Parts: sequence; structure tokens; C-alpha cells
Amino acid sequence: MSNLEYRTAGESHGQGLIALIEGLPAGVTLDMELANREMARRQGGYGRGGRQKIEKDTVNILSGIRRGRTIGSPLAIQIANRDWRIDEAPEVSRPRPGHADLAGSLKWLTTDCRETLERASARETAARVAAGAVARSLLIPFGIQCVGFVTQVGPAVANIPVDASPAELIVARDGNDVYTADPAAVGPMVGAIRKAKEDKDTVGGIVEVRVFGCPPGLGSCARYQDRLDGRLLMAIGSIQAFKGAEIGLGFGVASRPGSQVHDEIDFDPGLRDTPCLGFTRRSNNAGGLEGGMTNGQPVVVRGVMKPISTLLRGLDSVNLATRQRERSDYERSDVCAVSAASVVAENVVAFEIARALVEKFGGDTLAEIEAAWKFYLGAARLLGTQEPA
Ligand code: EPS
Repeated sequence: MSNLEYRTAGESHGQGLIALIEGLPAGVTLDMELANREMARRQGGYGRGGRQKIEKDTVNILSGIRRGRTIGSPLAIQIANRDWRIDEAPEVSRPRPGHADLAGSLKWLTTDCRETLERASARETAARVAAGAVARSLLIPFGIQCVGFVTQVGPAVANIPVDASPAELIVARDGNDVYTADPAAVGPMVGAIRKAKEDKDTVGGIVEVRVFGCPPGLGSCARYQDRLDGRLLMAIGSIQAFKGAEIGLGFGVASRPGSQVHDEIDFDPGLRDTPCLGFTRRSNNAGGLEGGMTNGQPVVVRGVMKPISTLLRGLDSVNLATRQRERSDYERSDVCAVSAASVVAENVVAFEIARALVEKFGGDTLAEIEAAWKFYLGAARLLGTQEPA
């Protein structure tokens, strides 16, 4: 009952995509404007291909709601595909290096890579964004905000202040079509994508998600499955074309001594009513997570996306039907989808935060979660101020 989960189904050129969310408590007012805005943002971003001109992704909720509010039953969400031609779509026999084509064809014993690529396609991320963007309606009453943005495209690197507020990040990010929060990086990022296009090539990059307003104690060190850092790394690392994920300083911790990694602790009674409960940190290298649990600081998670594996210029490959060397197949594709990936990352992270929230404060209704939240924060604020019982 208090286990929030989702699954997806659907192929890139099938009838549509499905997300099935189970475990959302009753009484949550769904912000459909937010959900559909996220769907539209995922379709955008500089460097996207022709498919997004065909589709108009919107969230169609088939079950689990009444008068705009959840009723505790599973939510089935449908996103229709306009470009539905899976049976007519041509066979693909020259696997694209980097795509699922070869591995999947060997796995499912076929020389037609389409049998794999239809599901492996990043079109599936429309369903993941739908699930995350709907579930984050549960975060709204608690003031938890997730903001995703692009920090690197090819060689172009953004410089985004560590102490930027959510509002500052959103305004900066929404002011350009590469979705970076550093206005100075927009030109170089657009330039990197243009150059890749001219070269008939593709380009990857890095995305970051910051989560503001999490109370301490989401996730757990008690069971490895419940560690929130592991879950976030899984959520990010499982996005199509992602090759790495990190939290806080991430791989940067390797080259520094402990004294320059760990975030020293102070206490400021004036901040007792904020998510950190007054326990401030001089840095946030831990990315808001220690021992697999939130510590009251913003959660910071990053992921790296490889360049899209469909190159207009092709790459050397082998025809699966003849075993002769040929150039890889070309399908209509994107030159760069890092901006879209930042939207996917933001929403898969939001889902994991919502899941952890339900686990800690869970109940059948939003009211029960709110009561548990209030009780916990009240008790946490009194910690150390009372005589032991
Ligand atoms: C995508 C739709 C796809 C691709 C892309 C993501 O549409 P189509 O293949 O019909 O052009 O643009 O998928 C890939 C990058 C991939 O490698 O499969 C979408 O809606 O995000």
C-alpha cells in the first residue's frame, strides 16, 4: 500500500506508450499543467530531430483519479504515438555501434534490429517523464522542488553557482533552448550542436538535478535496496544513452583528502524551520546524501549522456544478414538530446524522491502523510533540547 512504483510499456512506433503508477496515496490533486509542461519540455531542446514535429505528447490518465484527485488506485497513463507504423517500418540489418541494435539482435536471435530498437529507443522516456511529472504532484504540498538542467554539451561547460535558488535556476534554464542554467554557456553549447550537425555527427553532455526541500531521513542505511543514493544512481544510469551517474562531488572525491571532501557541520538556530533543521554545512560535496539518507541539504545528482548513436555519416558495421562489412543504418534521429535528457533526469529523480517520501511518511491518504511529516519534523526539531526520558 505504501509502496510507490511505476512501470512502462510501449514501442517507439507502436500505438503509444503506457506508464502504470501504483501506490500514490488518495487525495493528491494532480497538477496536469505541470505534467504536460514537462512532456512538452522533453520534446524540445536545440538539436532534436524531426520526430518531435510529428508528436504532441500529452498525459492521458485512464484510471486512478476522480475529479482531478487520486483515489488510491493505480494510475494508467497513456501517451499516444502519432507516428504509429511499427508493422510497416523497414527492417534494420546494419547495427549502429552504440545502439542496442547488435546486443539485442544477438539476445533475441534475429537479424532485424528493429525488433530491439523499437523498445530500446529513448521514446520510452516520454513514459518515464509522465510517471515522474504526475507523481511530483505529491511533492508539491511538502514544498519539495526538483530542477534539472544541462551543465555540459560536448566541450562547452556551464558554470552554475552551488547556492542558486530553485527560482533562479528555473528562470535561467527556461530562458534558452539548451536548458542550461548558465546564460554564458548557451552560445558555446549551441555552437557544439551546430558543429556536430555540420559534421553529420552527434554530441553528448552532462545533466544535473538539484532537489530542494527534502527533510532529513528519506532513504535508509538499513537495507541496501533502500539507500536513496543507489536508487537515484539507478534512476539516472538507466536513462537511455547514459553512461555514468554521480552524487555531489561524485568522481571528484577521488583526488581530494577527506578534509576537503566532507561537509563540516554547524548549528544555526535561526534555520531550525528549514529542511536542514538548523544543522548547516560549510559545503555540500555529499550532494545531500549520507549513509543513503537525505541530510537536509539539497540533493545533487548528475549523469553523463553519450552522443546519440545514429550518425548521419554512419559508422563501420556488419550486415547481420550477410556478415559483410557495411556502414551502419541511418534512421531519422537527433543530433543532440542532452536538453531533453535533463527533463527526463529531473522527473525520474522526482519519482524516486516521491517514493522515498511515501516510504518514510506513508499512508493511504495524503492527510496521513501530512500528519506523519508534521509529527516527524516536530520531533526532529526538539532533538537534543529535552532531557532524556
Ligand atoms: C524519440 C523519438 C525517436 C528518436 C529518439 C527519441 O523518434 P524516431 O526514431 O521516430 O525519429 O528521435 O530516439 C533515439 C534517440 C534512439 O536512439 O532511438 C523521443 O521521442 O524522444
